[in-house]
Amino acid sequence: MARAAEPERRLLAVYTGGTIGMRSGRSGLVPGQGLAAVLRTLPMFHDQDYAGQLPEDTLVLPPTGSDQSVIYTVLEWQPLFDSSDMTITEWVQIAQTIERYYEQYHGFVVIHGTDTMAFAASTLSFVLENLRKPVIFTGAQVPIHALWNDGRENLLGALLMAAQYLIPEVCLYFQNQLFRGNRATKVDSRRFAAFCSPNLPPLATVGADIIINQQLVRKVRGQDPLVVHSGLERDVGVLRLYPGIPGSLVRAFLQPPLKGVVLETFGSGNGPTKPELLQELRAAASRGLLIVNCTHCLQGPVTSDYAAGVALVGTGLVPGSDMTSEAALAKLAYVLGLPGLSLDDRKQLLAQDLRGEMTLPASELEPALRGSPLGHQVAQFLRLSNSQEFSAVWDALLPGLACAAARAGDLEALRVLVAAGCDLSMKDFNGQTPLHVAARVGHPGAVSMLLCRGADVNARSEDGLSPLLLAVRGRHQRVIRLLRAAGACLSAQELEDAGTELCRLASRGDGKGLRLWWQAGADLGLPGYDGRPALQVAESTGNLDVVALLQHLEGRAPDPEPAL
Ligand code: ASN
Repeated sequence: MARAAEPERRLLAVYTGGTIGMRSGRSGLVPGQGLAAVLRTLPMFHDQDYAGQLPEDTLVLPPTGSDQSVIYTVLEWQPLFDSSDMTITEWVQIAQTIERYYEQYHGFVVIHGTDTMAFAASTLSFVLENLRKPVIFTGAQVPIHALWNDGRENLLGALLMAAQYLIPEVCLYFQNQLFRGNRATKVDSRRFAAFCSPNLPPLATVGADIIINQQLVRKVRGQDPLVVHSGLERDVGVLRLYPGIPGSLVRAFLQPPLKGVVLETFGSGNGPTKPELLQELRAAASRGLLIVNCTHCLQGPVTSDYAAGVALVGTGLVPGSDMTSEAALAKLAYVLGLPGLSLDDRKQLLAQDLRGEMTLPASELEPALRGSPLGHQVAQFLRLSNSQEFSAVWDALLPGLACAAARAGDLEALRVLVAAGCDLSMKDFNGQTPLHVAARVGHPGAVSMLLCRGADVNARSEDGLSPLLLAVRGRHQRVIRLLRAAGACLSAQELEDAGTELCRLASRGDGKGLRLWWQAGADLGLPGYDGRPALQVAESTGNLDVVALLQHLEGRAPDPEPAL
């Protein structure tokens, strides 16, 4: 999770209700309006001196100590909700609001009641595909205007996390911990530490220092734009097994219009094996009802260790690994809402890790990795037991592996790495992208393949060098042509230093070297360190061939290259 660099960070805080802004009504706490006005009176939420001409609903946090100003707009819902009344409909509305304002803000905080916050965060994690900005849910156990409350810390923490870090995920921030939204669950109705993430450590923990669990934060892959999946299936439900549950009750629950159900089973995915119950499950599954097997237990996955679990799986259940019921329900609504898929397609999607919501055993890693012998060897060698560990190691290794493949000109290895999700803009420990390496060594095949797969032709290495300059220095004419055809240019800095290099080549009579610079787009009339251009140097050393070449090339451009 990188830190945000911009001097001004703009956030949208969507206030949907919840205890954080509640007031006492006739029959108990009810959502309270005017949260922005309350925050304006609290110095920790608003710096009046800085505020200037900002509108009523827009506030500025006091200086954060990082020279970054955090400006946030509170968008208050009408009506506000106790989250016990919220459904998929309201959560899709939150997603659509984020979509509407996506380009205007650096991040989003969703102020929400705690009772259904884990359902909401799970739902948004599936609805928002290709998310590149933070979406952080928060709320409170005690209203923010009470003297002793948790709302202030929670909201301030969520705003700071969303402003200062590049977190491309839907998260839930509570009591100094940032959880992945679809891993969190509410575990306490009174204590301030109301949430936990039983099967995934927090993404960040906030104390005197902010400790980021870097390898757990999801990585942005590719350039695809945000997609909001609004068409969720509403007819989904949760059924908790209990000892002695009658088959007739299960039958009644599984009737149409229900299309998907999360079955909360005992222990590692077990249930009663009485034939009547198994028959009801089998009948529902064969009607096309999707049933996901999740455990009652707070921690650990469903497995197939027991005959009592295998009997359930035999009825057509999809194993839910270590998903929370909230995440499983949201995933069902999402997968059933996707148009044009067969029942088997949907079952396959349910069993896959789509948004970091489940831990897959190492034997069920992403298909591209599973298929790659290299992936298997790495997992075995390092004794990686689950997909989280594997992803962390894989992400650390990929840039180095891609650069090694580029150096060797190994197109097949490059193809496998790209298919496995390798980000071609990542640099190896030498600070170079795979394209730099292929250009430096001079592998036209690797260069054109990397360019075709979207590698940035003008990427800069840690030393500020372009692949084109490395190709010129390596004297790789064919690579220079390919890079130029893809739009490569020498940077101003590289051209500034080029004059002296041109004079050196002229004094040595190196016509071929001069021609390479010309092909790379350099002006051969650039002066060297003493102000003389290469032509004067060639004349003074009496190198007539070079003089003739420079006169011939002067003012001419190389033939345009055919585009890749
Ligand atoms: N009932 C409240 C809600 O979910 C509980 C809370 O926010 N602490 O809106």
